[in-house]
Amino acid sequence: MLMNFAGRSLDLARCHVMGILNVTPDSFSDGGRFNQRDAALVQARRMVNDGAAFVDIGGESTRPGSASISVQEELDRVCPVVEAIAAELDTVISVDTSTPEVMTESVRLGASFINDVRALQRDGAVKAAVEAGVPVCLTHMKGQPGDMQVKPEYDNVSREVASFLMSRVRLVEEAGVLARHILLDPGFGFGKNLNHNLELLAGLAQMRALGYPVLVGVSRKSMLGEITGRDVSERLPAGLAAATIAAMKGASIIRVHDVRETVDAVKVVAAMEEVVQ
Ligand code: YH5
Repeated sequence: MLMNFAGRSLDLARCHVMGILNVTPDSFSDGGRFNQRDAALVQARRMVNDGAAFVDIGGESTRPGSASISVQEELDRVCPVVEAIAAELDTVISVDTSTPEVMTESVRLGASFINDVRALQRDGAVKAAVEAGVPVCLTHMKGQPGDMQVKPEYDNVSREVASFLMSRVRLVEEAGVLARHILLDPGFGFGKNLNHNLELLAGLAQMRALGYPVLVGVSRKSMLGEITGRDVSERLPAGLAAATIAAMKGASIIRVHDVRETVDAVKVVAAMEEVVQ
């Protein structure tokens, strides 16, 4: 099951690790555009060295309650980093954005994966993705980052998430996104309480059975804090357990902050699955 990322082919029958690279002002507190770009490049080098197949660059914080930023601000944060990484590193550059202008410009500068937590619902996003011609991840989110964690409710969370994602799949395929360029993501923490998140994790194999590779992002998220009682800085062991479960249930990409450790966890799952029983 090969997927082509602008010339780089990856077998999504195996599980790969995507490293998270935040380029929000609070992620590099000393500020300054050059500082930011260099700090991001240092972090990206380390992630690729640690075995990340993807580096996911995001300029807009989508954490619960976070404020939105202008298109120009997002372009100014993301583009220099995409350009610097594309010039130096052998990796698939993913851009974590919902903004059509950022999709278009990032792909022009060397990104080859669009990771949109709003599933291309912003005006112009479907067209930008079609014209970019690269793989896209469609993620489920109930509500908006500002209000999504205020009492989210579902009749059947797995069914509702699958039905939302498949309606987006139909729409984007109709518009010209290739079926072989689509990944799905249940959107852990995006308008879900702990029970919803756990049901989705338990049902991940059914999501995979929809016929599209699955991406999972649980790294450091509050569901891990709720389960363990740990602060965000102490959630790595819980994150590795969640990543292991996701890999065993057929996830193709695990999006994480801690690349080195997650690559090892995924290797254990892959080694077990290579044994012919
Ligand atoms: C995702 O799940 N998530 S940004 C709150 C946290 C920690 C981390 C401490 N982009 C996803 O990572 N893209 C984000 O609390 C994503 N899937 C995909 N495809 C949120 C994030 C985070 C939020």
